[in-house]
Amino acid sequence: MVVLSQPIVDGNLAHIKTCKAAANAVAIPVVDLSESGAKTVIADACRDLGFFKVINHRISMDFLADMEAEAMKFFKLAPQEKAQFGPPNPFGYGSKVIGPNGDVGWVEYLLFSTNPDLISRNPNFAAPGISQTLWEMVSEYVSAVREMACSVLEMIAEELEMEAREALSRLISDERSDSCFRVNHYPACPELQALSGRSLIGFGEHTDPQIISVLRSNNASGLQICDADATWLSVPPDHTTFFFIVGDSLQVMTNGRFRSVKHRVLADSRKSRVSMIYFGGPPLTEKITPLAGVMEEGEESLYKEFTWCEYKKSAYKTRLGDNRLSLFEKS
Ligand code: GA4
Repeated sequence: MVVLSQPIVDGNLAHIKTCKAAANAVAIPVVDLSESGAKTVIADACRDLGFFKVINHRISMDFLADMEAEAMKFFKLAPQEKAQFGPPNPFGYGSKVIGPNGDVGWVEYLLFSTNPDLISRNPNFAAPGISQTLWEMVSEYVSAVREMACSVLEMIAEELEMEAREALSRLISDERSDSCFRVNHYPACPELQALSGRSLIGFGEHTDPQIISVLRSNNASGLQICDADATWLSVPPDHTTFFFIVGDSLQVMTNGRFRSVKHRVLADSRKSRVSMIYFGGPPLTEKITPLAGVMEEGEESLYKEFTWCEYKKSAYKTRLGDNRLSLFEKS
């Protein structure tokens, strides 16, 4: 990825990185939640790519479309109105700036804590402006997606023969679970056509620090994942499905058997993209360490011991694209 030395087109796009546009489209492993073999497909996909998509999830398409429309009502507000809900600390409304350390992208977003009392934990959102309907939808969406993520984590625990089926799912169903939820809006960027063959970064490459992330988007392309050979692959959009992303914590809990997958989003010149991501994280005090049952006899952990709180603190000192886990690898 290269930073253009000259501002591109106008001040709006200055400072945002570009990258080569080309990436191979790839067939993403498909998990049919209604099939008995689902757990094997999930575990294989987590080892190979750290990424798969789920069909037959039983979440209503109408609800998803309504929620997307409600979120878009917010993003269509005037910039000064949206700014009342920012800057993100880390929760709240953000525009272009991602995290506290200088990362920027062609994106605006809402970041929520999903802890039971949504409003008190999101002080930026306490002012009127985010509709009651959106609040209720976020709450309903997060419950439904968390339930789906729990079933997937239970299938993983069974497939890896962990001693308890709930060994992973209990971490995100716990009421102290430190999970969050993000709605990203990548506006279409017509100026992009002047970039002749290069793409504008919407959300820069990174891995997710949590256990598992569940992403749903409209039918706009832009999401790319990086495979084990460091090749960027374009993920064909599918608004009817949910994409699952293995996070750093699950990589550690499986002692490196599952891959925390690097991913990024590129902006498009014509179509705007809306995505919603649930990041399933453990309680702050939870030790992130390889789980018994996963390890072979005599196998040692590849990582130093740390709690989720320590990992999160360290993550917030990094830049988006940094390898956050390398700080916790045993030398
Ligand atoms: C990446 C995954 C989630 O979007 C997120 C991001 C967080 C933020 O936007 O506040 C971080 C990023 C994410 C990892 C490194 C730090 C923290 C921005 C950043 C530069 C909400 C998360 O949990 O970690």
